[in-house]
Order: sequence, then structure tokens, then C-alpha cells
Amino acid sequence: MQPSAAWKTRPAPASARVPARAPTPEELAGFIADARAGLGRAGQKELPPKYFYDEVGSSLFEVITLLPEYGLTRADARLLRRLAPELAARLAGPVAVAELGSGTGKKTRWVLEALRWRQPIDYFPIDISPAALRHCAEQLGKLPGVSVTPVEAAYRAGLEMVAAQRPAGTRLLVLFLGSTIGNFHRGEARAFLGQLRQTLAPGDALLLGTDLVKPAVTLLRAYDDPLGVTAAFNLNLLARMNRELGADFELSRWAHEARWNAEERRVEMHLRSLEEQTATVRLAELALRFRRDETIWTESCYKFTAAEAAAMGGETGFGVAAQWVDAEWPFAETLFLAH
Ligand code: AVJ
Repeated sequence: MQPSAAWKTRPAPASARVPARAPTPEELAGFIADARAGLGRAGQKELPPKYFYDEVGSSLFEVITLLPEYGLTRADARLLRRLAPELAARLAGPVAVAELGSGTGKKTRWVLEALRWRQPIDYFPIDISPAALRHCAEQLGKLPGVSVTPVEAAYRAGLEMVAAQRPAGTRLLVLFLGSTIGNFHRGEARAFLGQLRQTLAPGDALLLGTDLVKPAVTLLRAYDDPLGVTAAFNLNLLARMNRELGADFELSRWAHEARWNAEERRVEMHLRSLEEQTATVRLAELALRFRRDETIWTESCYKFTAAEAAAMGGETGFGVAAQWVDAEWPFAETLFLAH
């Protein structure tokens, strides 16, 4: 091997491998179990997209949201800014806000500002990424009349904690923005909304953001941008396994791939093996073999019609109160009320 390339392909020295925040033993055990289940199988190998969001991945995702080709986050933010006054008007009385997968919480600002205008409010961002929660608290902690309580947890556990804590007589508004629900397979999404409904009380609200179906070329540009940020975001999953699971993936032998699956109406992200190769994941006790062009399926981003988004809530114990659609980048925000 060329000495000039050695630094790229050899694993980093132990001193450089310390993550910004070491995973807890439980997180590590979960990651190991998911790596084993997803990579140790015959047939299509898979990894859950939640592992994208370590400190590096969360930062790369923030950059994705700034790319001209990725209109999704800007559409979400535009809509929230526009609908915030009407949303506040529709939700009378004291409101506490819980956000699932808050990210940095930047676009949530408009909703919080409209609501706190009436009375001080509690805001509970729920996220598995401590880095994202830190940014979120920095962004929104300074808003007068808003008290921010970050909840570092998975969605369901976090929401249950918040629902148990809310003061009597307070309505809970759950924000599930950015089309994060698109990461679930369609049946799972419905099941998730059903469970979410179970933790809520009648009169509680859900604001759901869903990216809408649009031309395949537009979607493929959004998920395979010319700067290569999405490629880095995807490849970071292999880098993260090298850092945290003692794996030895050679990143230069893998390529990012985005596919539009027209039948399922989803963008699929894959990591494609550029040659026949082996890799080991030490902590998961995996010795893997990849054929040339074999892929690891890392994400599904389902796309919806506005009617489909409304129907998802209707089938799971919610009524549709309002829906807003962005004209520039088709995206829908649907307001549901639990009944
Ligand atoms: C955060 C799940 C909404 O599906 O568009 C962005 C993640 N993946 N580029 C999306 C993502 C690749 C994003 N979500």
C-alpha cells in the first residue's frame, strides 16, 4: 500500500478513537445487538438509521438541512412559521410542548413563540443525541417565557416520562416534525401513532410533519447531493462502528447510494461494497463477507400524499383539525387532536 494512503485506511490510534461522549453500556449493548441482527443475517443486510446520529452524524445532518438540494427542512420551517399563530389560537388553555427527535430545535422556535405569547410554557425536547439536545437548549433556552427541559431518551420512553410529569389541566402538544416518521415502514408508522395516542389524553394534540411525494429526480438530488454531505452522513455509520464497536471497515471501499423505490414510495439509502471484501466487528463478534455491489440498507425515507398523512392519524385515534401544505417543496403539517 502507498504510504500516503495508509493514514486513510488504517484505523485511527486509540487516542483518536474516543468519541465526544462515550456511549453508556446500555447504548453500546443496543448498538451491538442491532449490528448483530442487521449484519449477521443472510440476505439483505441492514442497520437502523438511528445510529446515524452520533456527534459527527448529527453535525452532518445539520449541514444537509442547509443544502440547496434538500428542501425538506426549509419547507418544514416555512410552514411552522406560517401556521404558528393559528395553531396557538386552536389550542386554548395551558399547553406543554413535547418534541420527538428535536434535533437543534431551530424551527420549533416559531411554535413556542406563538404559544408563550399567551402564558409561560414548558418545552420538553426528546432526543437520543446529547449534542442535539445541547444545541436545542442553547437555541431555545433564551426565549422568554419558555422553560426548556431536555429529555435524553428514545421517543416512547421520553414521551411517557413527559406525559407522567405534566401538570393537571395542561394540554400536551406533541411535535413530530421534519418527516422523521418517514423512517418507519408504513405499518410501523401507524403502530407508532397508535402507541403515541395511548400515552396522550383526549384533547392533546399532535403536529405531524410529512414530506410529500415529488419527482424522483428532485428526491434523488436531495439524498445524493453533489457536495457529498449525504454520502459522508451515510458512510459515518461505518466510521462509527469502527470507533465504537471495534470494527475495521475500509471506508474507501464503500459508496453511498440513494434509490427511489417507486412501488413503496420511499427513498432508500444504501452503503454499497465496491469490491468483494471482509470486515470484522469485534465487539459484536462478527466476521463479515461482502460481495461486490452487495449493500447494507441504512435508511428508508417514505414519502406521502397529504391525504395519506391525514388518514394515518385518523386510523389511530386522532381527528384531523387542520393541514398546511408548502407549495414550493411539497410538504405537509397535519394537526391532530386526540379523541
Ligand atoms: C431526518 C429522517 C427526516 O429522511 O430526509 C436526510 C434523514 N437522510 N438525508 C430524511 C436524512 C438523508 C431525514 N430525516
